[in-house]
Amino acid sequence: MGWTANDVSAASPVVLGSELDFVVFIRLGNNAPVIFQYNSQMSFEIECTMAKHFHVNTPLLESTSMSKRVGTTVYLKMENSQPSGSFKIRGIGHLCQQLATQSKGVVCSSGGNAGMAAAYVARKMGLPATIVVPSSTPQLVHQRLKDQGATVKSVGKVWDDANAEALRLAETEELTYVPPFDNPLLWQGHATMITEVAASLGPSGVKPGAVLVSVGGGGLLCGVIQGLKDVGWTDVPIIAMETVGADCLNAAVKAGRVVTLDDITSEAKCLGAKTVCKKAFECSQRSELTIISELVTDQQALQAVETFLDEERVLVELACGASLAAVYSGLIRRLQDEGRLPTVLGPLLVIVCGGSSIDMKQLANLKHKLKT
Ligand code: PLV
Repeated sequence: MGWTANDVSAASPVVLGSELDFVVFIRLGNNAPVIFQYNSQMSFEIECTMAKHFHVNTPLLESTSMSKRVGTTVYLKMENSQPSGSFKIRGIGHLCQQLATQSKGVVCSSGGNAGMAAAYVARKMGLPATIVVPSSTPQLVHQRLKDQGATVKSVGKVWDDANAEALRLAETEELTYVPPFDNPLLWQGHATMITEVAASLGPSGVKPGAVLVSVGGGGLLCGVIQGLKDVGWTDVPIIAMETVGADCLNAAVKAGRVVTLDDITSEAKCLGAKTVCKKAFECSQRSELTIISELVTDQQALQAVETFLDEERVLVELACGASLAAVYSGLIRRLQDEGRLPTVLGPLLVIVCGGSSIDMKQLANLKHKLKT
């Protein structure tokens, strides 16, 4: 083709695909950029920075006001600052890189945030995305999904209904199905948040005393479990938070088997899976890791969202408020009093899972609905 090393080194690459097959724009002198499809057959090598993943390494912040409340250092893993607005991009980015590179497109069922991650990743991979949400997903999320270039379908009342439609579309339209929480590839992707925490805290010999997570279908929980195993922190207990009315893990723990809730009555719709994934339940039953399943009310979760906004200047959705409420409502103190957490507790790691189902108008709606 007559390209020289100098031409190539002058390239400004834009990566659109996977490691072995991607597109770069190469500018030669002042000429218009040439669009160039690279694959492993090419006879020369191009040095360019490849996007290894779609998520970012999020900040780990110390919260003085939360630390004061619980009497130990509180670290916030700020997953709200991911490009899609929540931790979901870690797992979904990883899953799409493994399963969707040759795909015609992806279809994802979601309460909102898994869909945001799938839409973002699909756009970066140059793939069409269809996101199936239940009718409870607010319009603001529909708009945010469309802004990511996705086609949005509203089907059924709760996520389980939307999921049945997504599975049907995957089959009939030959699309790659992106599950929101039940797949080992998702857990592997989510586990990276713990690896990052270990890289930040580990060198100073600091280990969390407990990790606080929200549970919907249990994907985040499985990812955190995997991450703790990866870094050798298996003695760190996990506090798994749900809201009353979106409590599929807590119901399963109480029943001693996986159960399906009749309905989702909580306003934390992104925690609204009727059945927890089998793996999350199984982990909660094993003695290898301590998982403490706890509930807060929607009112407590909302109060936590407001306090977090006031004190940390960050707006998150109700699903995330469920975890934050464990700090603000005094639950951590209660667990210590009950002897379920040590009295002298190491640093508390809070996964600030984030979420896009929130803006000032939605916050006002929730306040009105929940009369807080
Ligand atoms: N949300 C999923 C499942 O919804 C979704 O489709 O977006 N925090 C936030 C902000 C979330 O959006 C979710 C899940 C969770 C926590 C819980 O994660 P999970 O489902 O992996 O336990 C029905």
